[in-house]
Amino acid sequence: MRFDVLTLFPGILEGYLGQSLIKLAIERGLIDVKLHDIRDWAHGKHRVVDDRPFGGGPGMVLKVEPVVECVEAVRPMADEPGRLVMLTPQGRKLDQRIVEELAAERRLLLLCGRYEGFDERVREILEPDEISIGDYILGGGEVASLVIIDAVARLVPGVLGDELSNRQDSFSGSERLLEFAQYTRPREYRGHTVPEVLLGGNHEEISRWRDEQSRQRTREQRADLLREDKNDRAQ
Ligand code: JCZ
Repeated sequence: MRFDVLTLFPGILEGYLGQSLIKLAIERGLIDVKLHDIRDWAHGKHRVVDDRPFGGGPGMVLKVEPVVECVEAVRPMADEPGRLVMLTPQGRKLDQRIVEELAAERRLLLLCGRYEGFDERVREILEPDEISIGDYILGGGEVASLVIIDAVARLVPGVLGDELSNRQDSFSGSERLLEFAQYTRPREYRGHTVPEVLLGGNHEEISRWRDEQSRQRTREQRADLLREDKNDRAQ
């Protein structure tokens, strides 16, 4: 799986990509992440990438030319044209179903904005798939693109050490239940003990206990997950 990230701040991504699971996946050749600085496609001596909005108003808008020309330059850098994803608060709200959909691609181009957002003609010309990571406002698309890379990469075969740990996580597949409570040593800490059932070794009993835990937690904390096709907890 190849990711191309188009951003004005590649440094924001570098640190994260150089750590832990993602770093290992890159080293193993399971995923490839290429960073592209949109400013490299800015015009003029001063390489200006933002400008004031027509019609007035606060803040600046990301100019159309550097964005369109950056995408057009990056596309031919691999065999596969890939799917262009633009991270904005206006997009389809990300959930595990969409993560699975993105993981089925061989290449993703992740377009990150800054300032007050993109010139509308970016959408008209490039027709990107617009995705939001949630209903809150970030300073730019970079953190959102990391969320996509992180969530998609762990679905790429071989990225997780234990393939089973994937299926059992919350929201994967059709079982929309929260994870059950987990414990490790010590058996007692500051008077808080591990439930007796987990220490007994009766695997059928443990399975039933965990399932009941999951259902109880989901009922108490995320009842919206028990209702169908709704990706919003506010109800
Ligand atoms: C550019 N502000 C790009 C995306 N889900 C979500 N929240 N906020 C964003 C986002 C905010 C931005 C830009 C300027 C994405």
